[in-house]
Amino acid sequence: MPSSSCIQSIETWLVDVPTIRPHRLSVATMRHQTLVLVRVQCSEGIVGWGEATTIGGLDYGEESPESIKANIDAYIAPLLEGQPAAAVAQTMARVNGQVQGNRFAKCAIETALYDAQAQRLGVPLSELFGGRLRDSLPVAWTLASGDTARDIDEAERMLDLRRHNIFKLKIGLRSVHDDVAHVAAIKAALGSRASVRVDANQAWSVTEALEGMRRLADAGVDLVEQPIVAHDQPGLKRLTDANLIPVMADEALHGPRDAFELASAQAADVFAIKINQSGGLRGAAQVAGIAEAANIALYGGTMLEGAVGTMASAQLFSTFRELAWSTELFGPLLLTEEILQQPLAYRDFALQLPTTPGLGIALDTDKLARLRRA
Ligand code: MUC
Ligand code: MG
Repeated sequence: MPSSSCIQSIETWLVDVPTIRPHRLSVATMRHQTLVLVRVQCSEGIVGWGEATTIGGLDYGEESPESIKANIDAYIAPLLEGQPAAAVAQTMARVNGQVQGNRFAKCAIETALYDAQAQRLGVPLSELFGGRLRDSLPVAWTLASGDTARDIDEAERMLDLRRHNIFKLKIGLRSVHDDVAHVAAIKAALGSRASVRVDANQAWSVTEALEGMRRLADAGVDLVEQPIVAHDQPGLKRLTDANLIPVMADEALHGPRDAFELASAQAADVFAIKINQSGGLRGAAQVAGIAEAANIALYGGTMLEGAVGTMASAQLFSTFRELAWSTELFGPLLLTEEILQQPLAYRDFALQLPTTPGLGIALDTDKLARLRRA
């Protein structure tokens, strides 16, 4: 029987949580993360949660936590209130028809609607996207303290804990020579016990990237992520064609249209799929479909979301036919505060997926009430 539930109210919360250590990217040094949480209350009592989290205010993307909240409150929430709660695609079509851009805000809203709908149907969220093909997802850890010895210690600890054996190193703040020396020292210390990859977050020129990639390949690095500026697709293709190390598109990939262009141009070997960058779960699923059709490998990316965005991503990524480069869904582990009643389960180098309906998580709302911005 079709549900007669309607969307009653939408709340957006900004939640500031310190990181466990400074997290240094070429575009920002993070000392805290601001989670933008969306709570959708439906008339039959079901509550859906979504998240729209970015990195370093406006340093990384063109939406800030504050703009996401303001645009949901002023423009998106009024389009949702009173709509049939189960009609997720219709509601999102309404939003997309009247709101330009705002991919992150749309992702949070869509996630909350799908979480509520999956709870209504009594199935995990992954079942709304074709069903899961795996019950756990390998998770990389990002080494970004900026200090070589500290990064090696951190990696050794993660290996001992059996939490991560894939490490992504943030580079691009130093010269190519110094960055390569830093990465090579870490790879030499870890050897075949770990996969080492780098993310320059657009910091290099094409010439620097060609030089850096040649040296990184010699050091045993497996993958280079977004070495050059996002809009330079011919440049990315040059790097891919150079065939030195597999090249992954990250900031160049803002959803299905970019995926189609990158795939048509054969400008990347791997796509970092992110639900926020793709404008939501359906957009991210479309990116995966384009990648699959073009024989481009997949990596489950993160915008360093907290537990809600991380689990939404995990539910979707579990449905991808292949995930050759694993995932980096470690966002909650970078934060000092637990916002779930039961933390996400990370063990045996992987994030374990819950089997309970919806996202399969329960938020600690007392904790959130204390942490949320007034
Ligand atoms: C990025 O560019 O990939 C993902 C992991 C991390 O440390 O930063 C993010 C963003
Ligand atoms: Mg990246």
